[in-house]
Amino acid sequence: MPAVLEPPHSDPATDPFALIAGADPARELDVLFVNAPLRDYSLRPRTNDFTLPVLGMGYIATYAAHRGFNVGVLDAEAHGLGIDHTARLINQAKPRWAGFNLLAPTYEISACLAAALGPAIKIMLGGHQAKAMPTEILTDPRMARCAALVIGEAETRVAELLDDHRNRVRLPGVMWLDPIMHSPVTGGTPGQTHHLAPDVDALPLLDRRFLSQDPHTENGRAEANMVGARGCPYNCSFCGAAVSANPDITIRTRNPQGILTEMHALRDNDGVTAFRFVDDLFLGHRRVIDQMMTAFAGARVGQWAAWDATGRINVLHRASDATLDMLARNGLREVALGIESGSERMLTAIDKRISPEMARSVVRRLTEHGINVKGYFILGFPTETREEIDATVRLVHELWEVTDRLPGRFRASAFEYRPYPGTPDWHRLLATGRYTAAQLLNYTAVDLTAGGVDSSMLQRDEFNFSVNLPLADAPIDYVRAQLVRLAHGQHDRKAAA
Ligand code: B12
Ligand code: SF4
Repeated sequence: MPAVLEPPHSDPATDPFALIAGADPARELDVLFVNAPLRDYSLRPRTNDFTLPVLGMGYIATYAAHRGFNVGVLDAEAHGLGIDHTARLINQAKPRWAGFNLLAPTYEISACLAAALGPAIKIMLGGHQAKAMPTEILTDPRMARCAALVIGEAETRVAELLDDHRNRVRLPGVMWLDPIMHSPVTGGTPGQTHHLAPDVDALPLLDRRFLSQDPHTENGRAEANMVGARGCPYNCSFCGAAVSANPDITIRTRNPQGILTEMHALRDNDGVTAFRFVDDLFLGHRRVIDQMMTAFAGARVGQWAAWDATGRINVLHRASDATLDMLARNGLREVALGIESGSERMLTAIDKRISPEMARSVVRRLTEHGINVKGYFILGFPTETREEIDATVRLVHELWEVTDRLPGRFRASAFEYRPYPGTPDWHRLLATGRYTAAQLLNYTAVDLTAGGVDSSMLQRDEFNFSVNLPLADAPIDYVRAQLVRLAHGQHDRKAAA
């Protein structure tokens, strides 16, 4: 069972700092980073009790705290807060700045929060949606008090802004609305480009006091989430991390010794023995796998730790049995793979650079080596037919059955397709002339829990949202019926295990 959030040290009804992680309530708060909830939980409570931590905000907070600023993080998603409650907490905490991590589906809620803040609070914005639609955001009247919109990785630029917001003039990739012309302006003077790609080995180790649920306990074991690399070289058409949507990013992998230092510190200070690398491609590059595994073997990680990571099917397809043995020996517990579809046509259309056959082979070989696999699937891609969705459902069943007899387990996690600004799909969908940006951004929560009754859908309820457009050829009800079928199948298998 996932851990329930730690009980707050003081009463959340009277003390805004009870739910704010990492801040010193005795000092003026320089910045409060706010992760907006995915929906207004005062209307329908959150049913999941665990969410992955906001590592990006944690990194910025850690860096700013090292520079002497008083920083807090309010993870309204993890705490399942409503919009009014979140706004009240921010106003009560009276930070100099409030910082929002804008993701496309949480933009509307972040904008409502920004509009509800007291006039003395300056607003800074970052995250994928800020990068994809900066002009629209800066001209949104609810964001009128935004003093800085930061494109990309923000550790060093946020600290400069906290020092003095006028520093924005010399910082690259920082935007604001010119008060006279009412048009967006971008800062940046020569010699400042280092801010765009901070040296990931020089950053201070992530300070987990800024994360409300990390480390957390799962099945009696302390676990922590980590970032091993930044950036992704692939261009999957649906993905916000796709290379074409992130021209500012330089792909960087952390030095294995730095990763080991962080793992050892978490073990020694918090008793952590399980790790999850959330970054796009920890096992996505042959050279990175070799370097990491040589370092892990030298530090005998396999003897005390288990770890999960994301991987890429085309890369693991080329990995030898010796490499898979080495990964298993070094403690690899589960690989998360974007399999996405069982249809060749869809895989080509989304530029996934894999085939169903490669997915079958990689899942079989990993599970033969005792490594579990979590497969991510998407149903309802633009133009996807019923038959293509059926091929995905069949592939999931096949993988369940094939791996039943093998030492590793396979589990499937399926989502309804939704478009994200900046991605290759976004541009294609707009180019059809059939949809407006406003329609493609109209994410609405979809209750697939049958009014809270269906326990197999409760754990991922917050991820069920849709733009409710007929993007696929298959009807949307068919897409959702298959999603529920797969979730039930996975839930029943877990219950039977
Ligand atoms: C781990 C992860 C999660 C975790 C943690 C989310 C979180 N809020 O951090 C979980 C599982 C909870 C999650 C949930 C969701 N995620 Co998610 N997630 C990721 C993933 C795989 C890695 C993010 C990460 O930790 N990166 C490492 C850190 C170091 O980078 P970072 O987070 O980008 O942070 C840096 C900058 O963005 C910036 N920054 C971040 N916050 C702020 C705030 C301010 C004020 C400033 C100035 C700068 C700034 O500085 C940071 C440090 O350099 C990314 C893929 C990706 N590569 O980004 C998707 C991704 C960000 N997620 C995405 C989405 C859509 C979501 C969801 C809305 C649901 C979904 N999956 O469809 C929910 C949102 C819930 C919520 N409000 O938290 C999309 C965003 C697309 C878009 N255009 O909006 C991505 C790109 C994946 C995708 N589906 O395409 N996610
Ligand atoms: S789905 Fe994975 S491999 Fe594809 S672009 Fe996104 S992060 Fe990269």
